[in-house]
This record gives sequence, C-alpha cells and structure tokens, in this order.
Amino acid sequence: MARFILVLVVGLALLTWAVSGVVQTTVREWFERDVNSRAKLVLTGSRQSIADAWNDPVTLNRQLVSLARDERVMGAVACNTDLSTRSGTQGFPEEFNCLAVGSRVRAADPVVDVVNGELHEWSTIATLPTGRVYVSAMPISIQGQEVGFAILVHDLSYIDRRERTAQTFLIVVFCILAILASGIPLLAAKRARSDWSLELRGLLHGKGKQSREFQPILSDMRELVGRMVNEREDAPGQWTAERLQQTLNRHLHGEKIVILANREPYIHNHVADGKIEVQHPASGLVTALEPIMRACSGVWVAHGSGDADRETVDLNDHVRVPPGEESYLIRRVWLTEEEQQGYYYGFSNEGLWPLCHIAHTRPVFRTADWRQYRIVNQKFADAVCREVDSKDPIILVQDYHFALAPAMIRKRLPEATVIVFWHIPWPNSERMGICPWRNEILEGLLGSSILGFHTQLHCNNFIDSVDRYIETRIDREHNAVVRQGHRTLVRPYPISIEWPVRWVETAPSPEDCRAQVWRDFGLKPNALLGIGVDRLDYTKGIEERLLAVELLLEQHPEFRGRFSFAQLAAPSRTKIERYKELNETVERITERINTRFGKKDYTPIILLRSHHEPPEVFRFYRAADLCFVSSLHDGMNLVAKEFVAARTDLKGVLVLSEFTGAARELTEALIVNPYDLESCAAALAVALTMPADEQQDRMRSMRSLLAQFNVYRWAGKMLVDAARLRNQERVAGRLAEHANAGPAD
Ligand code: ADQ
Repeated sequence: MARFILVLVVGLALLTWAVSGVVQTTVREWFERDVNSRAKLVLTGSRQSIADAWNDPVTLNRQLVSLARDERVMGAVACNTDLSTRSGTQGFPEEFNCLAVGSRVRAADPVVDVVNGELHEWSTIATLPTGRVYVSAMPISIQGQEVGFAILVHDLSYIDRRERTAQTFLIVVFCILAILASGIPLLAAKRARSDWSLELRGLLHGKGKQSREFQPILSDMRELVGRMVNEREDAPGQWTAERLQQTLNRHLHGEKIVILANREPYIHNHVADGKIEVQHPASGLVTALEPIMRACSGVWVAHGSGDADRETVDLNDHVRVPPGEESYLIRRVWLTEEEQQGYYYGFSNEGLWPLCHIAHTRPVFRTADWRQYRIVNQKFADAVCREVDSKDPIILVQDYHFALAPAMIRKRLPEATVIVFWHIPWPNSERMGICPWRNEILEGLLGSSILGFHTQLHCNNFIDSVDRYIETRIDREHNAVVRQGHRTLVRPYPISIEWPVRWVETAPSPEDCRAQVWRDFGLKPNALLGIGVDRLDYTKGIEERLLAVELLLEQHPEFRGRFSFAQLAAPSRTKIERYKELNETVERITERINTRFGKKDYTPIILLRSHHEPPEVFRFYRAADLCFVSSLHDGMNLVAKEFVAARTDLKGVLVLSEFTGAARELTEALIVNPYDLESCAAALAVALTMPADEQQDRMRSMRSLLAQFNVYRWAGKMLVDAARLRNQERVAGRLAEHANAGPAD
C-alpha cells in the first residue's frame, strides 16, 4: 500500500509539473496576443483623434491621458518626425522615449507591418526593473502626410502575476489530489482491514457468518500463525526453567499440567529408628521430567512404591514436593501385589522392555500379565481424569507402562491434549509383530495427540508398525496417523538433562571430589579411574563393559595396578529372573577380573551395587578420568549427558556406545560398538592417554551442545507443538460448525 501511494504521489507531481509548464506558456501566449491586439486596437481607434488634435497641444495631451487611463497602460506619448517629444503622459518610461523608439520606427527592416511612407508600425516586449512591458508605436498622418508617431507602453506584469496565480492554483490542486489519492486508498484499506479483522475475529471466536473468501485466508492464517509460533520458539538463546514457564503461560495460558508416569520422583522409605527418608529414584525418566514439573507445577500421578508412601500422603493421596520447595503435587496410586506383578514386572518389563530393546533377551507375553496391564492402565487413566480441572487439559503420559492409557483418557476427555513420550526405542514392525496384543498397544497409543520418541528412526518404526497392523490413514508429509477421525502427530524429541544441573551447582570442586573418592577407595596418587553408572539392566551392556576393561588390562600391562573401574549399579527389577541372572553374571565377572589382575593394594573393578543419591553420583562423575557407557540399545542414555555436565573442569573422556540415542548428539565422545571388545579396549586406552587439550576441546564442544539442547528445550518443543495443535483444532472445530450451519452467503 505505501509503495502504491508513493508511486501515485510522484506520478501526480510529474504530471503537475508538465501541466504547469504547458499552462504557463499557453497563458502567456494568450495574454501577449491579447495585449498586442488591444494595443493595435487602441492606437488604430485613437489615431484619427490624435491626428485631429496634433496641432492643439492641450487637446493632444488630453487624448494621450485618456489613452493611458486604462490601468494596464503605463503611458502614451506623441512624437514628431524629427524624434522630438510633442506631448506625453506622466510616468511614461524614459527607456522608450521618442528618440529610442524612433530609430526602430524608421528602420528599413521593421519588425511589424509596413505602411506607406517612412514610418512603420512597430512593437516589442521588453523588461524594465518594474516588470515586463509591451511597447507599440504607430505613425500619425494628417491628410496623407506623416507628421509623427504615437507610442503606447502596456504594463505586462499582471501577466506574470496571473501566471504565478495559475501556478499556485495548480500546486494547491496537486496537493489536494495527492492527499485524496493517498488518503482515500488508506481510508478504504483501513476500513476494509477493520471489517476483515472484525469478521475474522468473529469467526475465530465462533461468531458471525463466514464469507466464502475467508476460507483460503483462514487456512493461510493458520499456517502463518503456526510458522510464527515456530519461529518465535525456535529463536536462538538458551532454554531455561523460566523460558519454559513463559512458554507455558504464553501458549497454554499457564494451564495445569498432569504427568502420568509409573515411577514417582520422590519415594518415602522407612529407615533405621523409625525415621522416614526421601529417595530420588535411579530413573532417566525422573531425571528428565522432575525439573519440568518444578518449572511448570501441576500434578504427577504415579505408583506409590515407597514403604512409607502411604504415611506421607493426605486424604486425596497427594503429597507436596520437592521437600522444602513444594512447588507441585504427587498423586500416588496404590497397586496390589498381583497388579504390580502382572502390569509392572510381567507385561511391562518382561514383555515390552525386551521387545523394544535389541539386547537378545526374549520377550515373555502372558495373558494374565496383559489383563493386569489393562486393569492398571485403566486405574491410572481414571486417576488422571480425577486430577484434571478442565475438559481440555494437557496430560503428559510417560513410557511403555502406559500404552493403553492415552485411548482410555481420550474416551473420558475427548478434548484433552494427550502427549505421550516413549522413553525407550520402538522396534521395527516385524519385531513388533511378536506381541500378541500389538494392535491394542498401537490403538491405545493412537489415543494421544502427540507421540514422541527420541529419534526419527523410532518414529519411522512406529509409523511402519501402524501401517502394517491396523486400519489407519498415514499422513507421511506431516508424520501423522489418522484413525477414526482422530489425528496423532508422531515426532522426534531427543530428551536431555536440565542445564545447569542443580547437583553440579552444589557439588565440591572436581579436585575435592577426586580427593574424596581417592581417599574412600584407597587409590594411589597416580591411579586412573573409570566410571560406569547404571541401573543393573541387561540393556546397559554392563557385562560387555567389564569384559572390555579385562581386555584392556590384558593387552595393556601399563594400566595394571593403576587403572580401576568403579561401576555404580542400582538394583533394578530384581524380581525378574533375567535381572537376577545379570546380577550374578556381573558379580562373577567382577570377581574373576579382580582375582586375575588385583593385588593387595589394587582393585581393578570396584562394584558398588546399591542406589546412590545424585550428589554422590556427581561426585564420581567429577572425580573420574573416563566414563564408559556401553549400552547394547538405549533410547537416549542420560548418564552420558550427566557426565559431560559434571565436568566443569573440561577434563575426562566419554566412551559411548553407538547404540544410544545420545551418540547422535555427543559426537565428540569416543564412539564404540560394545559388542566389539577389542575396539572398546582400544578406546579405553586412547581415553586414558588422551592429551589434556584434546580432552578440553571435546568436552567444550559437548557442553555447549548440552547447554542448548537441554531438557527445558525438549519440554518446550512438545508444549509448543501441543499449543499449536490446540489452536488448529479450535479453528478446525469452528470451521466445521460453520460448514454444518450451511453455506455462507
Ligand atoms: P534409564 O534406562 O533409566 O532411562 P538413563 O537415561 O541412563 O537410563 O538414566 C538413568 C538415570 O538414573 C540417570 O539420571 C542416572 O544418574 C541415574 N542412575 C543410574 N544409576 C544409578 C545409581 N546406581 N544410583 C543412582 N542413580 C543412578 C530411560 C531410557 C533411556 C532414556 C531415559 C530418559 O532407557 O534411554 O535416556 O529413560 O528418557
């Protein structure tokens, strides 16, 4: 619009300039012609009376005065043939006296018409200090004898004045036109815009009639708004707890978030002397989600698994956490032994967990476990629905324990935004086919609005499984699945850790941590320490890790007596046979290596089979020379990220399995295949001899990545996608209402 108006105004200015030139010339020519003919007329008309009065000076002067009475005539004069002045009016310009004009009147080649005799009619336009004048002269004859001539001087300054008036007039007209030309379109556009925005606003609020022309605009607007939201949220800068909170307020109006997860973030257990202690469970899911809950508040619905959990809840089974801070609620759900056995140990951890991880443990599917899994999913879904405070809440469902809950929640709350995050890998469709209840699992998950995985590969595997086993429409362009009119977006959201990590903020310096650990384990001053931190789980490749350490000591005698590897192994799922076996195997391998290479003052493998609270875990991270993550298959693996976060001193080397999601991001780690023991031992040797500046370079690069790609960004991306989806659904709902209300006029 601005450009159009500019072009219009410049065009008008040029036009006015051209027109004013033409007008000026034309006006001048008109007036000059007019004066010329008037002068002729006057002189011709008065020629006889001047001739009659020629010899009577008084009458002659009166004649001349009467000629000069016209306000445009400056003066008149009568001249003798000898060019002397016979009579004249006052104020006659001296420049055109009889002598000056006479030479022209007598000229052989006069400018104007020639009459008989010696004298000629003559006229010219001249410029005096007072302005332009028109001078005309005409011979006077008495009875055919030339006796002299008369001169008349016309004032032409009025022509200039009129020219200027005409120009001023034109400029005024131009200004008016320019104002009208720019103002009218502006007013019209403003009016139209206000009408449009009123209509559009009405439409978005579900009021008024929808014009047909709005249909394409609305869809464009939706896309544009989506893009703007994206761009805004993709804006550079670090994601923090505050930014996440602001995002929630801006896009979701600070709505209460409800998280459903099997594991609770704070477990109350009895300890000695009847006291109750709070424990932070060893769980990647809890590590990631707890900072989100502290930032956003809301309710975390989970299994109350601590032996003092019942004593610490209120009448609604709520407890406020974190202790001392109390920014959100845990809603504990109680499970019977039978339910826990079937749902948690059975279907979740003997069925789905090995199904989703390529770790060579055969999945076990029992009908009784499946029944409990369904019952417990319903129990948790009901608990979630009781915690919400609107008909369209935001519910974050976590992990493979709750594959059925999304559809159950949607049945009771059709307008809820259900975001599911699957923390473990999703197998390929062929492998998924092993599960006898694969269709129910897939249908349950498709109750969600957004389904997140760590990687695009897992998203693809999920979509392929849906494609292969159930009746749906797959929208590959938008990575979405549409089933019975409901749409589920399938998206990768690589999980991470908080940044900065609170346990690092409060930890002693790396030197102090090293000194403490060295003291605790009686390590020699020149000792080297490797660290592994895991739940005792067969997917983590702990056996392979210990075997690689054994091979290192075998192949590199220089590290014997010097290099120790501390494995922090939190007991996990201990009721399951495979985990018991793993525990025994790890113990056996440890004993063998320690017997083989250990000495009185040297223990190669330090096996710490217990849960460690985060400050202790971070003390080990900060003390170690290397951290070895050797998972056979891992959705992400947060231990790798925690180790990098802990190394504020830029020291230490990460040796990382290529089968973790983390290996895609932490590319400056030494990436290994845990099945290839030789290369793992070689990587350990490289790590233990890596120059300090190379360690720093690698650490710096990984730390800057984690600072950006932290868990607030992970949650922020999901919540922004959820907000966009909610907007789109609202607009789509209104469009559908309008469509149902009949065609627009
Ligand atoms: P997990 O399998 O639990 O997580 P991981 O991501 O490594 O694995 O997280 C483990 C967490 O438990 C870390 O915070 C670690 O500090 C803590 N931990 C481990 N051993 C401990 C011990 N002995 N004592 C105390 N704490 C201990 C699942 C998936 C992962 C995914 C996460 C998050 O299997 O692939 O990264 O969820 O999505």
